[in-house]
Amino acid sequence: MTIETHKTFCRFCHAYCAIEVDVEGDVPVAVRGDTDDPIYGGYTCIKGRQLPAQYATPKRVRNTLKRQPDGEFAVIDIDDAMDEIAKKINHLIDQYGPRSVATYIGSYGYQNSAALHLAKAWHASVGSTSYYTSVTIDQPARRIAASQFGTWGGGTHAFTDADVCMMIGNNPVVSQYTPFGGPPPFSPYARLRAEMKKGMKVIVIDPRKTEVANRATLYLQINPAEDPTLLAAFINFIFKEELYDQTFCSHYLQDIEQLRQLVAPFTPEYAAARCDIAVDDVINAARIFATAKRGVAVTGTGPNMAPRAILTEHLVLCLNYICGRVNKMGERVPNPGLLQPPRPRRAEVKGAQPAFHHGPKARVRDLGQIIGEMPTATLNDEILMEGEGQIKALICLGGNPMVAFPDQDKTKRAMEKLDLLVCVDLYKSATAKVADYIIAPTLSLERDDITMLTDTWYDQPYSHYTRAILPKNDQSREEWEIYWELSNRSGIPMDLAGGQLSTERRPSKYEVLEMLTPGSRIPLKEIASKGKGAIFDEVQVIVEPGREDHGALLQLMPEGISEQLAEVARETYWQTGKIMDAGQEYTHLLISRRLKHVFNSSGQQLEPLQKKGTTNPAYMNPEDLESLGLNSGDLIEVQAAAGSLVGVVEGAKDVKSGVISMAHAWGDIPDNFGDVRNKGASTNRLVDDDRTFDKISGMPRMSAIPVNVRYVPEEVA
Ligand SMILES: Nc1nc2c(c(=O)[nH]1)N[C@H]1C(S)=C(S)[C@@H](COP(=O)(O)OP(=O)(O)OC[C@H]3O[C@@H](n4cnc5c(=O)[nH]c(N)nc54)[C@H](O)[C@@H]3O)O[C@H]1N2
Ligand SMILES: Nc1nc2c(c(=O)[nH]1)N[C@H]1C(S)=C(S)[C@@H](COP(=O)(O)OP(=O)(O)OC[C@H]3O[C@@H](n4cnc5c(=O)[nH]c(N)nc54)[C@H](O)[C@@H]3O)O[C@H]1N2
Ligand code: SF4
Ligand SMILES: [Mo]
Repeated sequence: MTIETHKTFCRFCHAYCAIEVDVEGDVPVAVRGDTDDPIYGGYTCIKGRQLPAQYATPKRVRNTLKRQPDGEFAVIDIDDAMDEIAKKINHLIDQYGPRSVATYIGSYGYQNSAALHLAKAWHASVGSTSYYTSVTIDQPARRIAASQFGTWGGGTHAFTDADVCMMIGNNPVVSQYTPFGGPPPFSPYARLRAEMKKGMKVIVIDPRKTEVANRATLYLQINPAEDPTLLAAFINFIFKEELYDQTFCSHYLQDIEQLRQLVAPFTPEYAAARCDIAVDDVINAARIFATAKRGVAVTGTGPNMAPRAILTEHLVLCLNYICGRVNKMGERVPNPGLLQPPRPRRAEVKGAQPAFHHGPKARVRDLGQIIGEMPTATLNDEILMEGEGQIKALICLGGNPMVAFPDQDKTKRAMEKLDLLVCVDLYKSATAKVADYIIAPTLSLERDDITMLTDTWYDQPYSHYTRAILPKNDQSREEWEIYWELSNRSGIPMDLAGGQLSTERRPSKYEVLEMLTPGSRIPLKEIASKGKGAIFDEVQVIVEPGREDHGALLQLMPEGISEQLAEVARETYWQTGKIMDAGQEYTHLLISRRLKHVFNSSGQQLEPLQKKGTTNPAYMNPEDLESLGLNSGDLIEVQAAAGSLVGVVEGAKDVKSGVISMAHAWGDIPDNFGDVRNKGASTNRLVDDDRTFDKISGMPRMSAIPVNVRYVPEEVA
């Protein structure tokens, strides 16, 4: 059989690398980076190259499965399944109100360019506010902090052309994830090398000497969760040495004096002692950052999973803005985004509009909607708690709550309590195993998509529309299509930016994407006509002068910030060396991380990737192993106030002493642990959601978790 080569982009993760796929008949046989692509230049990673294995694996769900009375799954035709699901959902809405039907969109909802929009549109169409995504257990703090700070109309500095990049608890070389000014999400090594060759200085702040830390100009091996201390010290030093952008500050920043006073106790010496790093490193980092002409400080999941994420994000904004890290009048905005209508970029402040404390309330912990969504850390309780507003049905789209949500035992109780759980999942995941229906998703190579999610992440005006390169399995559905199926069966239309979607005629993906991008800077048709990724050089956006009557200021002291920083200053545990939680003393802090060969729980199923490891090791410093009498490969119990797990310990010199570095989204449903060496263990067994949560985002402490460790003989585990 002949082999045909197609251009497309990889959707195993959100980096969307441009690839070429060799297809034999209808079967993908090889994936290569597309060396023609103007920005990706041929880059791929080990996960993307396994798309043929993902396509071929017998573990893949190829038909809709329905749970039978005996608990086993049986194949059901997709149309019959959707009839049953729609009937049940309509019935629940009639009986208990629209809020009883919820959606949770996990990471693979983001890999389909129409899923989020249609899910949201469907929820709006039926009046259900029970819309949840993984964003609210990821880095909601960044958007919450920005919403109460205000934004700069001209945008902030990009990685390209920056003279300094400070990375605080992110590891883009592994995660390919820095949409907010770090290295663009592709060939991160190459991009880092290229910029460093041009003179960029890179500062990395992380308790683990990560892949990116190994490349850094300056690396600070900070104690977990001490980011607010260190950032406050940077800001204090920059004020003291007058290294800030005084012109910008005097025109656009409010409350600079209050901030100056508040950070005054955070001297370099104090921060160094607390973070367990050298005083000179604190000073040098602050000086390098502030004296560079252009630059960015960016964060990742590390500090966002740790306590006080909003404070950390706020201090990062303060750091960037007091140093004037913005595109000023007359400067070019490197990429204004191509899929939205053009709008002027002005040298003025868009005032703060806190994205919380309005809209619907959760029924627990006095939490409410954030960034237009309900907080995912409350979803379990909304299912478990009886009464008006209780969630009875959940559509789980490309997510795996059983291993990703805080508090695994509670998640299991919640998933099992539902009257209806529909999982749209490629595999019988830990969550799908307890579902009533598992729907086979149309695979990435079988569908049209555009680089919607990353549209504004690129540092150039780039876009890529791909056609489906493989025929679709007629028993599968795209993630967005599930909502169209519901709309079709209820007759309630969905409103999209470009108009109302017909409930009668199934739209093509292209039509849906056109209705999501009306009036876009570059028409969808033009992007699609390229047949590959392209840079649209004609997009030249220059920052215009600010308007005379537009006097909004950036807010350095929004509500709650000064109290939180004062609370940090009062803490003394770092002096005593005692890690306390719920009245108990602990020896280590367990932090989160990502592994190169999997994407959260995805990829753990594929043999070629299993060769890189079938468990999520508990990485610890070899000195810690020695003092605990442990050897690499031993089983250990990791015990926290909220629960415990059994994991496989692994010595790793890059992990700071006193710290355990362990990836999330491994393991199985709690009843079915066993065999941790081949399944891993969920770190969310160590997390509870009602003690350590953030008062705005609801996110509990999911990193920097106090734990004890003990050896477990093989026969006990
Ligand atoms: N303790 C702790 N917990 C965490 C984190 C942490 O760092 N520490 N990180 C948090 C973060 S950042 C996130 S984003 C969440 C992740 O939370 P989730 O997104 O809920 O978890 P994933 O494991 O990514 O789930 C993805 C699911 O999609 C399925 N899938 C794969 N391909 C496809 C496809 O093409 N279509 C469909 N429909 N499904 C597909 C996979 O089989 C898998 O079941 O976890 C959070 N939880
Ligand atoms: N290969 C791969 N890529 C992925 C994923 C994956 O599972 N595998 N997951 C995807 C997802 S869902 C997301 S959200 C992104 C996340 O992307 P990143 O945020 O870049 O994720 P990590 O690689 O875990 O980097 C977080 C870093 O924070 C450090 N850290 C932990 N606690 C602290 C702390 O208290 N302070 C500081 N300063 N650092 C701390 C950890 O040691 C780790 O190096 O990655 C995505 N990309
Ligand atoms: S980084 Fe890897 S998994 Fe992500 S899009 Fe690129 S090739 Fe695919
Ligand atoms: Mo994430």
